[in-house]
Amino acid sequence: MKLNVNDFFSNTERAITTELRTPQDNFPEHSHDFQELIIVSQGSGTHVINDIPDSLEQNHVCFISPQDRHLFENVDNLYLSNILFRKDALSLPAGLNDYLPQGYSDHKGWHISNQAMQKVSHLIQTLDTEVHQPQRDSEWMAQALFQQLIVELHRGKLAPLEHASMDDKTLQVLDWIKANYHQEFTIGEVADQFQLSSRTLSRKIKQITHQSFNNYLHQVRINQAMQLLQYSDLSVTDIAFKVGYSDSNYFSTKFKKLMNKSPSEFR
Ligand code: RM4
Ligand code: NI
Repeated sequence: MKLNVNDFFSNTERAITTELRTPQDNFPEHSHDFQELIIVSQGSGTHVINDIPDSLEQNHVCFISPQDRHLFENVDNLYLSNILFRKDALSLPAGLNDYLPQGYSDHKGWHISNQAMQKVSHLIQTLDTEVHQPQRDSEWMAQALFQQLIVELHRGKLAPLEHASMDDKTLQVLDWIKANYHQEFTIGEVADQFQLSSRTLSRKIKQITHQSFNNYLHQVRINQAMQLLQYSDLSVTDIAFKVGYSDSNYFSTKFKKLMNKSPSEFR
């Protein structure tokens, strides 16, 4: 499925428009002939970009380029804002170009702090009003707001631990898990590292991701495994080890439970 500029932009002179999803429903795989900036404000779900799944939760930000395909599944009260834009039609100060994905983006996405999210939500609301006004003035206002938005998203990246709130620390833990899933660790060890108690961390993870710490970790590992099953020639056993399981039978059981398919069937 391909979504086109004409279906979303009121006319071809507009560079930016918004589609607020409260909630975002499951949505099948598609691409667009415009760029998309996605900002999640609450809930959870799986976002599959170019066949690679990633879990979504509040304060997650990422860009989708016209080369990409993506879909949403397993959504649970997922609220997000789509900022649709045509890069070529934007008049951006040269330096700001670096804040937009260059060519093929890496899709990693990032989390912003709760404090940044408040400013961002406000900008999105104002932007949403401007982009739906017909006047030329509104186009310039929309472009100015878009510039503020991308700077805010950039500098809103999670702050160092000492200054972080409990919510922000939890998001940092989720990012840490996504980077260290191949290691062995307990919730206690992770909680210590982020100066939280195990109880608080477990409660916060549940609140933000709608999953337990263990299930979240399994999900991250299985997501990575899906990537390796599709894009590498490694054996299922090697993949199990690579994503953090010391027992490949256990890996296959978990995989089947989450995906309703064995790793080799999926491959
Ligand atoms: C859909 C979904 C898609 C987006 C369109 C505009 O609900 O969020 O990703 O491209 O809206
Ligand atoms: Ni899309």
